[in-house]
Amino acid sequence: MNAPAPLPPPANPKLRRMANAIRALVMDGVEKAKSGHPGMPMGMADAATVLFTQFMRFDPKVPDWPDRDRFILSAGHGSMLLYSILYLTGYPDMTIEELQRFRQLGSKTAGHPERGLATGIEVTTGPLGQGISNSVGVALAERILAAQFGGDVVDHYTYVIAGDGCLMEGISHEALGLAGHLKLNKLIVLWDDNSITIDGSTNLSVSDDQIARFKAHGWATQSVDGTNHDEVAAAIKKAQSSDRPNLIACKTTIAFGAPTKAGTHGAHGTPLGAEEIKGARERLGWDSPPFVIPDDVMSEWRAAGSRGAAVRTAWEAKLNALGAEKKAEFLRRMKGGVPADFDAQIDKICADFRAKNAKLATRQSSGAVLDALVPNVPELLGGSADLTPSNNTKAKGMVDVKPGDYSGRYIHYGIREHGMAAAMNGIAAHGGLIPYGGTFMCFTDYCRPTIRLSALSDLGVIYIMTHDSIGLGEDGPTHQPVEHMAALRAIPHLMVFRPADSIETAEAWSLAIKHRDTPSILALTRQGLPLLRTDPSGGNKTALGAYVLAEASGARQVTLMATGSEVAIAMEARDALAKDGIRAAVVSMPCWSLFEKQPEEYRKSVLGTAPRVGVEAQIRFGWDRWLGEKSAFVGMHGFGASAPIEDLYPHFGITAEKVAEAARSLLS
Ligand SMILES: Cc1ncc(C[n+]2csc(CCOP(=O)(O)OP(=O)(O)O)c2C)c(N)n1
Repeated sequence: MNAPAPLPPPANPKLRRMANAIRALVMDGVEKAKSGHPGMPMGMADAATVLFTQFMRFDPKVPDWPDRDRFILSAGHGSMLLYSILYLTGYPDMTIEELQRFRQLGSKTAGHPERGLATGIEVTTGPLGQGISNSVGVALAERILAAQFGGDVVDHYTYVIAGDGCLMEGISHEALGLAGHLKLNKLIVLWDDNSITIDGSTNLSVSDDQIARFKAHGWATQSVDGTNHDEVAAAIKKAQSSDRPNLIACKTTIAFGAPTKAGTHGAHGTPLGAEEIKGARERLGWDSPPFVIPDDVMSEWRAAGSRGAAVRTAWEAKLNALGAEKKAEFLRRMKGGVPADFDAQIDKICADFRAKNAKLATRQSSGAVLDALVPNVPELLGGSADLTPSNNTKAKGMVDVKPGDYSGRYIHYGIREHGMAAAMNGIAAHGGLIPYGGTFMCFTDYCRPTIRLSALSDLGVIYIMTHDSIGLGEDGPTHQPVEHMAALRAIPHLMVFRPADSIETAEAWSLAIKHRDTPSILALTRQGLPLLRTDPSGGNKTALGAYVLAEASGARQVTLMATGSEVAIAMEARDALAKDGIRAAVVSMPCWSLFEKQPEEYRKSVLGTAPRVGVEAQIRFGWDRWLGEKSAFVGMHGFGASAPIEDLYPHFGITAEKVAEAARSLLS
């Protein structure tokens, strides 16, 4: 085989050598782990070096400095790029030992960047398309907080590295459209335009004109040689003063420097191997042993890492200039604590519901909760994927966020459920705001991958999912969730609430807002429901996950367990059974995962030992966890149907009579 052509001389030899430090660490880390993706980081090392040494404002010593620039590695498979840079710039928790433990159990250097494992990882990436879509929320949060606290204390950029895969994913369409519409001009995306994916050349599967596409979405675009430091620097500089979000297409070669694998899909996701690494070291002029960075290069990198300290200190002076009260509020918001009188506000909302004692759909109750909370909890940032009047997500007086005007607190996400959810993850990850957003419960499927990431990365996003069962009626089975409660309950670390009345709705809101590290789903009805929790004693019972709403009068013979709209049906069944002298208790179960966390004693006392009937207008999947041997389930057994609600519940046999019948048959 012919010897590979020598590499062309670099635009900036010093920056090339710094970039080669990344390349060496990437090759060595992947090789040692015998697993990982060396290609992308080696291709983008020059552009990333320019970004981190000349533009990014960050301080490794204070990694959570609120006004830091945000960096999102949307091409999360290239995680070693980020880990190497965090090490080189001096993040104390990213040691050389961590790089040597790449992809090992318990390391900070997981296969893909995981938020919370190491400082400097802003969002969890790996599922392609998510990072770039999160970045829209991050950049939007920056603009909104700047409008609220002033451009002196909130003034940072959001930078992204995304690959071909991120741009091919459908979610990117929603994200790009939203960013372009909102004119998020401080968002700067570097596209690793290397024309390679796993299967081979991008020619195999895509002919999109990405530049034209981004332009059509209202973005500013530039194209550069991604290995030319001067071109990359000039493009970023220009992008910084753009009036639109920015794409910088960086033409690169995957596994730049590798003698035989550069430019091939063979370098995407497998270790290069000892021979290839040796050849790459020679071509790159890198003669240090594995994991060793020469002093001169290290000191350049550490100098780049220290650059931000002065900017941060200057920023602290600006924060002080806000005055004590506003400063404290800013810090409270960034830390994520609720306002001091929050519990009192919830108590008042519940007292009002009880005083009115109205029949309300839980989506209406949720709207009323928001009317009361939004003026007092300034971090709430609402929105809906074009179902605002149905989701009741826009509180009275809420002003729209508009292109170029970020003083509002309500976002019309458009018909972009997945993009909305990903933006909300970004907003939550940015800090300072609590995003909530609505759509129909059935369309949780349209944003499920992102809900999963909210949970995986501890982001307290609040999903308002209305029209939660056949109770929505005429729209029919395409819109009627039946398996969705089960599917959502299956996601770990996600609180799925299905409140039974106004009080449980307010309680669920309280919990969702207070749990800043856990996402919540509020599954809400279209149809009106009676107020069941008339007794104000006992505190927030939804926090228990399940509780006895109505005890049997005398020793329990049967326990009726229900959620949401079916709790009222269970209560009716209890009355019917009482007429026959059967003593039934009703257990409301608004949040299974919270109930699972209660002490065994408590759970036993709620569940009792009597036979059980589960009632939920969903499929049975999951219910056997609670039902026990002598039990029955009244719910859905397949898809719903298009008809008025009055016809649907009897048609599917979800009625008080059927519940009472099921209870009687257990006792006979
Ligand atoms: C949603 C999703 N689908 C599939 C994958 C698996 N995957 C990881 S990287 C990759 C190819 C990405 O190509 P590109 O963005 O061009 O990265 P490069 O080959 O340049 O490293 C695929 C399909 C994934 N991580 N996420």
